[in-house]
Amino acid sequence: MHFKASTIFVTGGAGFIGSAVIRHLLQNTHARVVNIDKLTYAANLNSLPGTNENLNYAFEQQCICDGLGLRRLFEKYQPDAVMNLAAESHVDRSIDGPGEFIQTNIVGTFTLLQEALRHWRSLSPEKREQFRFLHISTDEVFGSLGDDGFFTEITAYAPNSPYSASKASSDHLVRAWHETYDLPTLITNCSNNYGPYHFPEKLIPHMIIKGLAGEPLPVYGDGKNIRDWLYVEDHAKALALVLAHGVVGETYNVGGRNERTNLHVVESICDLLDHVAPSATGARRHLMTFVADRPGHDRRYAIDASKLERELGWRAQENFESGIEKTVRWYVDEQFWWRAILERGYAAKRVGLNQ
Ligand code: TDX
Repeated sequence: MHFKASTIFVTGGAGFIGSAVIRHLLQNTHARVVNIDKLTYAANLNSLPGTNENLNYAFEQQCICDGLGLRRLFEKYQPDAVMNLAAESHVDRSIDGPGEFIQTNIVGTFTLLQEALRHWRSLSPEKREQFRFLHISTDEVFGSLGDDGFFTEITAYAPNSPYSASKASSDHLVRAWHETYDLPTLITNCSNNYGPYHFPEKLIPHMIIKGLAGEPLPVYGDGKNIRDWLYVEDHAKALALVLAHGVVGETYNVGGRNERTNLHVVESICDLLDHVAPSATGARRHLMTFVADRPGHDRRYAIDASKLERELGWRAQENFESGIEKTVRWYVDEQFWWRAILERGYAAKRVGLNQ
């Protein structure tokens, strides 16, 4: 995967997964990357160290709901591919304020598709053949699993939160733009990502930062909900692989085969913190506190990634134990990154109780 002489648009490139994709492309390929990001609360250009000096990188502050702004960028850069990672992503926030999710995730994807289609139609036949639009989505579109089974690429969609419903909607739009207009699209649906540069509203960074501060660790409900954890750098590699070798019109599930209960995740973080940054007040597990459950809380997610493994040769390199240790150490070592977010006013307060 060289992407030599290719220009790739990465929308949401200042976000958690988008920034991992950009770091991966710049470090491991010859792609020219244009980061298109609105810079919302969760965006952070500090997640892209060293890019200012990189001649293969450009940044454009741009909302994907603004068609004319996007058109200007398509004309300016003439991209060979678009990777759409711009999204509102936090389930709890979508419960209190679904409007932003409808706008960015649905209207934004629609607008980006329209401008990509306009650009694609202007290309030479050879360039059209090579062009790709890769839409990055989530396993939450499939709803919740019981004790058994896995989500595959043919599992029916059954989203339960405003967030997952907005992502499901955007997936359908992407599929339709391929079926109706022949735009060369692909879709990936991933399980829960974790790793460095994760905004602290999400379970893992939230617990690490609270644990370091000696504050209560809020476990929703009984803590027995299961998530399938995927190290973000493994995900970034999968996305580059799908972009280079995926079959147009197909969807690919990306998952780490690392199902863990939330209780197990939080206990692991407590134990690692006790080891890496011991506290004078004792073991962190005592900070775990059961709090009111999330409304509509999905019980279990688990991805069957065998299509991606079989057809494109992808394998996750990290398991949960290796990935969570790297992640905890990163948050302990790189406190400047997340302390700046707290100083900007992020309060780490509970949201999404539908009250
Ligand atoms: O403080 C908390 N306590 C807690 O028990 C938080 C923030 C979460 N939780 C629970 C809720 C979930 O069962 O932990 C689990 C993970 O929660 P989140 O980090 O909010 O992730 P989730 O709701 O599973 O969704 C994530 O994975 C799929 C991402 O946020 C989505 O963007 C992605 O699509």
